[in-house]
Amino acid sequence: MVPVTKEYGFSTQQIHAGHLKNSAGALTSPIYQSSTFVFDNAQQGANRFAGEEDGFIYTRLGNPTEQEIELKLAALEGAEAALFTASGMGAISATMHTFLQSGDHVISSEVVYGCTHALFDEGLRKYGIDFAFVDTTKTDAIVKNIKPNTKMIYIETPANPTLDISDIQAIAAIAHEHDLLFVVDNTFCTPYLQRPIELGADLAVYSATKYINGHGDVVAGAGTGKQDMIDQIRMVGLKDMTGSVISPFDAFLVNRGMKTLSLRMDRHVQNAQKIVEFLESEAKVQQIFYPGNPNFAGYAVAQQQMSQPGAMIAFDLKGGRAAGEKFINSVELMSLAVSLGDAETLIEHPASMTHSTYSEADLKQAGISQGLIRVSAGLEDAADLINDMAQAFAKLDTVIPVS
Ligand code: 3LM
Repeated sequence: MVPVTKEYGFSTQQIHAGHLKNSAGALTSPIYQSSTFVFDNAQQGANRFAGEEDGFIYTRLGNPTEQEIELKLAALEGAEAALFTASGMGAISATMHTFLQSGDHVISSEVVYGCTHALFDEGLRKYGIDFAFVDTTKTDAIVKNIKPNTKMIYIETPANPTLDISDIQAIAAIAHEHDLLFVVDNTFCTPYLQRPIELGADLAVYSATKYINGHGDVVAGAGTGKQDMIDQIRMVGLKDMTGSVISPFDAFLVNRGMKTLSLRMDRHVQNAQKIVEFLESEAKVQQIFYPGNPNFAGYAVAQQQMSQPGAMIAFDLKGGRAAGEKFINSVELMSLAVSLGDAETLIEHPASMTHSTYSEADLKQAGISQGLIRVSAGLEDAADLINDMAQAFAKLDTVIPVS
């Protein structure tokens, strides 16, 4: 393996960290498209199963193509270890299944990705795990909800889709004072913009489908943290409980994607900032949700814990849902699609799409309005994106405002 140390910068590490030498000397690592690995003899097989000897056994337990991206992500995060899964939901499920049991209580951000909310509120409740969904941007709301059986604090920051910012360092202090596991979904940032582990979280989880892979051609997930916790997730939540293993081919694509993470993120953020500037000048916009806006509620904390404000934007139009629908039907260059972090700019309607798992009451509590539109700024020329939005705004003139 190329010796990559902390002295190398992020962009050097995203290319070189984790690279494993191969017998042919190929610069680009081969795809180990193999489900199983051959032992030299019975003793070696037994030793590997007993954890007394390093080496691969079976791809659900680990694979060299997967190992390479795990070493890379751990290096980028400044974490001891990482693991990849078949999806972001796979990483979150494997984490919850590993550390929680019936009778436990979890405090979660009230604004989280829709399927995360469904996993917690419907899926895990079936197994006797209780959840309090609270506004984690307010640390006193967290403290108030701690019970004797609370085991974990789970947050998304920035949260999907309202971009709510929760203070990672402050929550880490609360979690550790009360001996609670602290998990942060860092999907919207990646380690290039925010490092939850360095800020005190125990685990960071990711939908690697998004910026980490970055090309819209893979569904994958990841987790980072201390070696013993990642080992537990691998051997319990991943191997035995969810089986949510990433395929070697997808791991290869993620490796290719990660080599340009910093370049892509810089451009995503630049484009987002230009889009936000444009939205600010547009009279039909009611409210903009963007962590880089000085008048955004989470601005100060975002400045403190994120190196850049990210490339996810949400906004409400003055005409509410009717205007929003007309707007997303009118864009021509932007793609009307869920997901985020792709080269293409994506636009969607959270209440009816990514967060349709929320009940009306939960949407209200979380502040996800019917008129909210979410944009994932892509890598196109900003001027083209702005022109596209301008022509879509022009078409709104024909909308009759809802009373
Ligand atoms: C979306 N989000 O469009 P996968 N954590 C966060 C996420 O945003 C997501 C996951 C976890 C979207 C997916 S909606 C049907 C498409 C913050 C996914 C889950 O399992 O890799 O999709 O990650 O907001």
